[in-house]
Amino acid sequence: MASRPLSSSRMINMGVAAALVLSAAAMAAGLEMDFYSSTCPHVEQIVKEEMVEILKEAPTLAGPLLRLHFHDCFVRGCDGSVLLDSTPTSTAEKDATPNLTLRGFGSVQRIKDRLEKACPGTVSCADILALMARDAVVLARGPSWPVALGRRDGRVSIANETNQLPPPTANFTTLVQMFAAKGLGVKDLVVLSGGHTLGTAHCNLFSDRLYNFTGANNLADVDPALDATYLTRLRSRCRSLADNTTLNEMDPGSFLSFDASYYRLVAKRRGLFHSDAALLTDPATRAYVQRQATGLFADEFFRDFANSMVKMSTIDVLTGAQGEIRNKCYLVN
Ligand code: HEM
Ligand SMILES: *[C@@H]1O[C@H](CO)[C@@H](O)[C@H](O)[C@H]1NC(C)=O
Ligand SMILES: *[C@@H]1O[C@H](CO)[C@@H](O)[C@H](O)[C@H]1NC(C)=O
Ligand SMILES: *[C@@H]1O[C@H](CO)[C@@H](O)[C@H](O)[C@H]1NC(C)=O
Ligand SMILES: *[C@@H]1O[C@H](CO)[C@@H](O)[C@H](O)[C@H]1NC(C)=O
Ligand SMILES: CC(=O)N[C@H]1CO[C@H](CO)[C@@H](O)[C@@H]1O
Repeated sequence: MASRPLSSSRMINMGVAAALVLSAAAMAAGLEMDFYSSTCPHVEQIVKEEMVEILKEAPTLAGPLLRLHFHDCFVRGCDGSVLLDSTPTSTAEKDATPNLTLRGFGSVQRIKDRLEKACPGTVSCADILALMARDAVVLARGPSWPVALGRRDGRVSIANETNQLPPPTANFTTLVQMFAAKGLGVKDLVVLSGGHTLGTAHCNLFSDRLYNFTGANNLADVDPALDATYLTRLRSRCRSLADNTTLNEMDPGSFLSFDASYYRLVAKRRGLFHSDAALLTDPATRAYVQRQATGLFADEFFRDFANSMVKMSTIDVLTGAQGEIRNKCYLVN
């Protein structure tokens, strides 16, 4: 892994060439911009309208809906497997540890129901998730990107395959390996981590940094990579290691809006997870964090995020005659 700064002019030029690269990636994956143009011409508009309503009713769902797409794509590709319920013979991804904190399933089905009325048996749940994630970011005042369509829904969801999702305790090496396993690079890692500008996290997913970090079991036993003032604040919210109910804004004060302030936090050693802090341990990702922390290059972050989301949205997609178009997103046909 080169330690060349990721924000070099070469990367910026790549941003300019993005539209071409994007359509190439989508086409290589077998997806098309106008996939439903004759079978469900208003699909994007319908999803958008419903998303406006959903976020009006529950603004905090923007983060969870973005995260659902990430969890879908990292396990068996973007095939809607994260949406399936467990069956008597198989425990689904949904019921595995990393997914216990997922939200937004009802909203996905709400949009699916509306699309089933407009164009029965046509639009996959995997495509719906990809569109919802994009619209969630746009409605949170973040960037937009083209979502090529034609994903098919998988018929399989296996709980233990969620071990392909990076845990919040992951160090830089592990993060890079887990992203590489999905065809994503170091730049995608530092850029997509910026998704943590939205949403909340449960205390127990980071409280190991606040208490008993090395097992010494005293109040001074904390993660040295965490800013001391921030640590005190987090401790007053998360009272114990066992607290798995209290929620904490990941980007305090602006957790409903998509912006580059995540990087300002990380640069100040106020990233919430070990995985966020780990971006400071590598020269290339640290340079990106510090550049974005200046607040002067948000447009660049927006372009980068759009590019990386297009890549993530095409991981191992099912197309053509593969998989199926589910009738209900939580059940195989
Ligand atoms: C780099 C590795 C990553 C790790 C280790 C990680 C880990 C986590 C964890 C532990 C949570 C807290 C869940 C909770 O307590 O409810 C979370 C939340 C979240 N993650 Fe990540 N994540 C990663 C990458 C991503 C990516 C690539 C995206 C999307 C582009 C993303 C978007 C989100 C969002 C939006 C939330 C907030 C969800 C909510 O409000 O309920 N994360 N992440
Ligand atoms: C995951 O679960 C499947 C079936 O549910 C099982 O066959 C497989 O051995 C498990 N793998 C691991 C690593 O636990
Ligand atoms: C990163 O974490 C992995 C898995 O926990 C561990 O094996 C490895 O030694 C760690 N690497 C560094 C550099 O700390
Ligand atoms: C702190 O960690 C040590 C070593 O892992 C463990 O024995 C002890 O029970 C922990 N204390 C608390 C309060 O969890
Ligand atoms: C939270 O912790 C309690 C008590 O330790 C446990 O019973 C419960 O299952 C946990 N909930 C989740 C969502 O992990
Ligand atoms: C959101 C969701 O479906 N959560 C489920 C996760 O798994 C537990 C059981 O392990 C279910 O009770 C939750 O409903």
